[in-house]
Amino acid sequence: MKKLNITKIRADFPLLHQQVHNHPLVYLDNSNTTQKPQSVIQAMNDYYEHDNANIHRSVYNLSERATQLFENARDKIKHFINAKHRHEIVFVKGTTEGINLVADCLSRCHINAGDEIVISAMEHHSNIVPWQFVCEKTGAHLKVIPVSENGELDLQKFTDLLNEKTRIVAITHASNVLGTINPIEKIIEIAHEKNIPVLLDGAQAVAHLPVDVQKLDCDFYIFSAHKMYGPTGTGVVYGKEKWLHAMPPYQGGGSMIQQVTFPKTTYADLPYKFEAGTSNMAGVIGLGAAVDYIQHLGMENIVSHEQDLLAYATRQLQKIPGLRIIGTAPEKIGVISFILEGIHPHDVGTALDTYGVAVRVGHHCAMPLMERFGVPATIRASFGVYNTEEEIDVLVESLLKVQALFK
Ligand code: ALA
Repeated sequence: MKKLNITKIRADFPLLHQQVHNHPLVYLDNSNTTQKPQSVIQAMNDYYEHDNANIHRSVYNLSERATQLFENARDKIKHFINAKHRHEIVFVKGTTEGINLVADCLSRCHINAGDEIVISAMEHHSNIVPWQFVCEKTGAHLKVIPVSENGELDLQKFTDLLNEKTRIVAITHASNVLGTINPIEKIIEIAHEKNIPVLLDGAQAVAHLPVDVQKLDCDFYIFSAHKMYGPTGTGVVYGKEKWLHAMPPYQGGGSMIQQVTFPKTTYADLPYKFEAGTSNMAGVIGLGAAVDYIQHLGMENIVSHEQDLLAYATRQLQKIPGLRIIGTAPEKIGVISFILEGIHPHDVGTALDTYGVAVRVGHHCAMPLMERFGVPATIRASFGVYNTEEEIDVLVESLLKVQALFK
């Protein structure tokens, strides 16, 4: 492991070097979206300036080059998460579309009336609503693993929820609100003992923790590029070959077909069966560059830096009178949700912005979790590899000023 040079890393991110309301920007909303290094911006610009053509469907040089760049990105993702096969990597718009894809396809081949789907109380809406759609469509039922006061899943209750009717467990790898890193190895082991597949929502984890889908043995792993220093509008569904083969296509259109006749259409091989229409070529190439960037820094170095930030920020925030942290599990990614006694989170967020500090306030697309903790909203600071202890000091000083202001 090596200590990262954060000054050098910050120089890679053009957006970070700006003033907001006459203060240096302190960007602490990385769970929402991360900023992009120059190498990602450059890869996408290069693509549009030199290589843009539609892929997989033309014989001319430009199109072959574009196809090659796109498929190279698939190989990069395969290695990044250690998938067994490159055709287990499906490109989608993002985590939301990815979970909708799996939910919808399974609803047509694997889930029936009376079946059960297990999720947890700490899911964000993208891993709740698609399963509610499935329940409405099929007559299946949603079962929810409760979350303890410190923000951990109750594994005994989880085990008790599983039975012969359970058709899938869909769980977040790490919580976007609480920061909790879930014991996914244990969850997969328990579910697999009963032959139940497991989908992991990796949106908050993939840029902050090492992911090895073969070692985990998860059935699906889904994530977005824009939360891992890549562009918006691009994401990945990893699915075990056997599931992707078993599932019908999600959307119909060009690229996903083998042969179309009016009586019957046959579908393309994996992964193209799930990639209807023109893909987001620049986005996928940008994602490939983001993977290169993360690998160049080294995942274990990133984890170590972000864990240091988490520990420092937790210590400093706890010193503020009237501040309550929501989510105190022992294993967390660099996410801290909190409330300040007597001040609405939205007022805190607006006031922090006047000092150049960008945090997310609100329900964080996880309304049931807010209800669980009896709060309408929280303030959330979430860290990326470019954040520093000095920025956390600015957050703390600004919070003290906000408290004084609202007294
Ligand atoms: N983008 C959402 C967040 O901020 C889910 O956590």
